[in-house]
Amino acid sequence: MDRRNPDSHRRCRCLSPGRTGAGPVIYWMSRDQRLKDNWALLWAQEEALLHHKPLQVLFCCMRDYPGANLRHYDFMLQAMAELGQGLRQHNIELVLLAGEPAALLPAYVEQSDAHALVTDFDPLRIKQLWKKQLASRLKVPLFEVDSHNIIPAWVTSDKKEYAAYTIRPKINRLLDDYLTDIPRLRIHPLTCAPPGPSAAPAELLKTVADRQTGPVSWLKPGAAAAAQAAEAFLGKGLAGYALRRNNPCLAGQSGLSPYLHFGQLSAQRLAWLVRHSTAAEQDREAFLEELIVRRELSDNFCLYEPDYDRFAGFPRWARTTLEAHRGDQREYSYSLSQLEQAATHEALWNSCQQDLMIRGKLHGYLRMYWAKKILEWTREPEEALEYAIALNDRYSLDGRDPNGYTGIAWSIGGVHDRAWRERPVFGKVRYMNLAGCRRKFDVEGYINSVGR
Ligand code: FAD
Ligand code: FO1
Repeated sequence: MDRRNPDSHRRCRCLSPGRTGAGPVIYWMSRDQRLKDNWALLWAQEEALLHHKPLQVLFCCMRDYPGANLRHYDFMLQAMAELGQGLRQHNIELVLLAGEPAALLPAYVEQSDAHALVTDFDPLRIKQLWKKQLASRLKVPLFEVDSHNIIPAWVTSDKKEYAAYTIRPKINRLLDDYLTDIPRLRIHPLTCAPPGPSAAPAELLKTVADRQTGPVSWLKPGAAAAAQAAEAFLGKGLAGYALRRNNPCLAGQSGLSPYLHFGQLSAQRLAWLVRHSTAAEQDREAFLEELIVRRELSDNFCLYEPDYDRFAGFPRWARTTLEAHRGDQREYSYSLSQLEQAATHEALWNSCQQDLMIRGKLHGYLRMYWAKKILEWTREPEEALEYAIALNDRYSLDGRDPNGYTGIAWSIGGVHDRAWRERPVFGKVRYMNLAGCRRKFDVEGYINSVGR
């Protein structure tokens, strides 16, 4: 009788069958870098308990993950030390290996004579490639568990959704069933020594290739800090979220995206706490709309749109209208380095770019304006897309994320949006400008606050 927790089992799918070995179950952690509330880790433990096996967690740390630099590795690797301690208290070894998963894992799994390999879900191209490479090289079964979305992305929908209004009913129909409390990880009864030594986070940090962008100091990394930040938000930030979230001069957003991006905080735990909080209904609903519908729509877009970071990934109406305005005269045209140096004619945009570079975080409302101006001030939409992704991935702590590729595609290519009144350069893609920002918030107040 399969005594598995149905909650974790239905979040799991087998990517490739194989013959189980006599050794441990190995959880190859990548996206969801946390001990608590991690369905992939819970499923791996259940598999290990069912078959009386030890359990190991493995993280393959590349020195040059696409778009990542010292700022991101500092945030990620500082958290790994805390994670390793927590796992050790559960009789589970965290093994950090330096290099590409597809190169390291087959030999590691072989040497460990692993029972099976379990990994977490991630729609991004690089992760899909890793798993495809591995599936053909591994002899043991490879399982994937969606520990990032509340409803597994492939359960919510089997196709690319057109907009929030098409995915929302599919999510809402399943939400009560999937938005549950999450069991605790147990102390594992069996241990085994890994076949080789684990690299130390501090050593891995020294190997990082791109050191051009430095760490941020305003946000403490790690699951404990993430839990405190979430608690603080629930205690005071959630109240008024519906009305304050779009005003960059008010601290109206949660500030939790770096923790969610690196998987140091579970979105399901956060949603569970919000749903059971005493905050006003309109604030809880407004926040869950962003945390669940918008975020899971982004994973849906990256999972089912192979060109999620390319012009070809825009909806047909947007490609047609941007084509029709390709030759329009640009009043201003900036190079990537001029944009990167915040050297445009518009003070507000320059402040957004400086904010992004200094803090590694830009307010959600300003991100839309920031990206749309790049469309307006570059020679063509493909160039705008390339520049916006390059700057967002380089400077944002929460960059290199499905939310980012989708947010930029929404801003520049009308993804998940509708056509608006036609105008030069944008065509029918929604327009935003300084005047619109002035109507929304105190622009000078924001400009003066940057870098303070
Ligand atoms: P809150 O308002 O507190 O929201 C809580 C969580 O809900 C966020 O952390 C995020 O996980 C989710 N969420 C909120 N808004 C969105 C949204 N529009 N789409 C998807 N999920 C959302 N988000 C990233 O995580 N990484 C990025 O690189 C990123 N780049 C963006 C680029 C552009 C051009 C745009 C328009 C949006 C981008 N977003 C990105 C989405 C959104 O702006 C951020 O998630 C949000 O501002 C993060 O701050 P917060 O956690 O304080 O947000
Ligand atoms: N995932 C890995 O498995 N190995 C890495 O070395 C790695 C580095 C990395 C650096 C910055 C960053 O933002 C993400 C990074 N990731 C890495 C992926 C991350 O864990 C997330 O899975 C994706 O970025 C979100 O989809």
